[in-house]
Amino acid sequence: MPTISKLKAREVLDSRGRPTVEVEAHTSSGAWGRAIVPSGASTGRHEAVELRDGDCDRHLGRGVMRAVRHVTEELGPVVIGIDVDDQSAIDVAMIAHDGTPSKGRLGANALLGVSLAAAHAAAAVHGEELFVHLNRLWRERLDPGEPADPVLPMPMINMISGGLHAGANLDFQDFLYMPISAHSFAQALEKTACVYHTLGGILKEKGHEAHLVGDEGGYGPRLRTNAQAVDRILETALACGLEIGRDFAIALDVAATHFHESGTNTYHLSATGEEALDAAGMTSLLEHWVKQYPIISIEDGLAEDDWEGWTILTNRLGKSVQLIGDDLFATQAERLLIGVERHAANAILIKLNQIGTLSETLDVLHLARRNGYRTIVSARSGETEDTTIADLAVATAAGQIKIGAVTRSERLAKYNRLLRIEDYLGSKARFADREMLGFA
Ligand code: 2PG
Ligand code: MG
Repeated sequence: MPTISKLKAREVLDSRGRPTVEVEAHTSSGAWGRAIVPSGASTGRHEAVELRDGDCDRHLGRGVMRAVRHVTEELGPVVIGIDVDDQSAIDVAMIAHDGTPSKGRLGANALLGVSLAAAHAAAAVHGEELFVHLNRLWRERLDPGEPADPVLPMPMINMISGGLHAGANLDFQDFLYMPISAHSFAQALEKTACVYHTLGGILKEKGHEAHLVGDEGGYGPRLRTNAQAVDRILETALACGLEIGRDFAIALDVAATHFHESGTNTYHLSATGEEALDAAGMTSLLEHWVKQYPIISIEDGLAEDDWEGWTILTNRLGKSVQLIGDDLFATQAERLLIGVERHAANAILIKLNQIGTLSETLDVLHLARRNGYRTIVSARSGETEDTTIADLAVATAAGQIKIGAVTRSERLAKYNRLLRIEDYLGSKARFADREMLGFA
């Protein structure tokens, strides 16, 4: 089997114009693969460390030349000669060489670049699509009889952005649209694109800056309240002739960590003015939202270390609502296991760069499935033309994917990749529809 023969790395720019790491993994057969690492803005405290240079003379300190050098000088000697098909051996060798739990010595951005480039190279060696190769890695983890076929994910699509992703005044980070009546990925996208454009028109009509979009392409209007964002989406869907709850549902990424004060363990929403809420108060607020609106999914409704709060939230809402841990779990098996034990959340967001290697990501996906947690593969707010997450979501039948709005090429590259995969699979294509996902 061909082995890794050479690594190349360079600094490229992401969708926010910030540097990130690109890696090429070459193999002894001549086949090679390339990957680019994404980057978050509302980054959780428990995420693997993204190494930045801190040299203020370049890219305001955000350069990644140290990570780039680590790819060729530190990781190259470690992975060269390893069978390119042996993803675990590649990842284990890099983790051991870094030697820190956070991957902070060499940088998770260096490790992930190599990890993903190697997977692309292995797919190229076999002359197969990446999702086919990833599906093989996935099957290795499954017990006999566990469903293993690729499935196209249901998208949750960003319509309005707030929080740290947009300049306006909304506390909640993402107001997302889920086309739950769709029976294929193409249909899901088609239905949503129409709503996105109509929403732009409606915001404009009401005097909002519909042309201003956040980091993920969602509109960034200056609305008075968080609730208004949902109202505008509902209004738009009705204008498009869609039926609430039947044709579509709403998902939120509250990203509560960024308005949580850890000293007092309280939440500070601009909507509630001076009054701070504790976890029970936040839970009541979210419960009220769920009663009022067709919300089927809430991500990071509470802060990343508020485990007690998460247990309250899950006990109160977990039966009827998908509660996703993003900052809470940071795609880490140890943290997911705490969640299982404490009955915190019932779904996990999966971001490759929160953990830093493909193998560990596949392990967490499998752990989540074994424990009955739904899985949502997610892009970061800083993205590029790299489409690896589309293949990952399909290969592991993750069920759901969160990429951003249906505009901006770093987002569309992934959506279009999913359209392509659905087309390749033809009559074999299966889509994670409402029934498969078990949304009531
Ligand atoms: C999130 C992500 C993607 P970021 O919070 O879920 O929306 O944002 O990449 O900035 O962490
Ligand atoms: Mg999030």
